[in-house]
Amino acid sequence: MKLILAIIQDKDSQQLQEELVKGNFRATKLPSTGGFLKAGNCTFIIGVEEEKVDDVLTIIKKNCHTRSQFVTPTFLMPEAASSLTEPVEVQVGGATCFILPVDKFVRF
Ligand code: 2BA
Repeated sequence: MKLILAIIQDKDSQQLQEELVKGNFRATKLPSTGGFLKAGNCTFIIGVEEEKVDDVLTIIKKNCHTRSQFVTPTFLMPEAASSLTEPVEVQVGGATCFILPVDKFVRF
């Protein structure tokens, strides 16, 4: 068994949740916050048999979209507030996925 940790944008979370249920995959959704933007995102915990990992990744890829977001450099570098005021564009993924081994899985 593997554990997929997928950090995705809030906007995609409902659609992803629905598609995982349709695909008969079990998942837990946690609210999370990106360290860089300090904005809300979602982390999905998905326990899945090893041979199904790629099926889950396909669903994630299909339902989670990369978007541009503008942040002000003053937010990123408060010390430069006086000289840098133009917003800068960052591309926020899609999804950032970690696939971890699971030593043991039990449900009671
Ligand atoms: P955030 O940390 O808020 O990052 C949002 C986006 O800002 C990132 O998108 C990236 O485009 C940009 N970014 C992040 N750190 C940066 C830096 N030091 N310099 C310049 N630009 C930077 P993604 O890479 O798609 O990441 C989306 C979210 O996924 C992140 O939100 C974070 O919550 C999570 N994440 C990404 N990589 C991670 C990692 N290695 N470990 C844990 N969480 C990660």
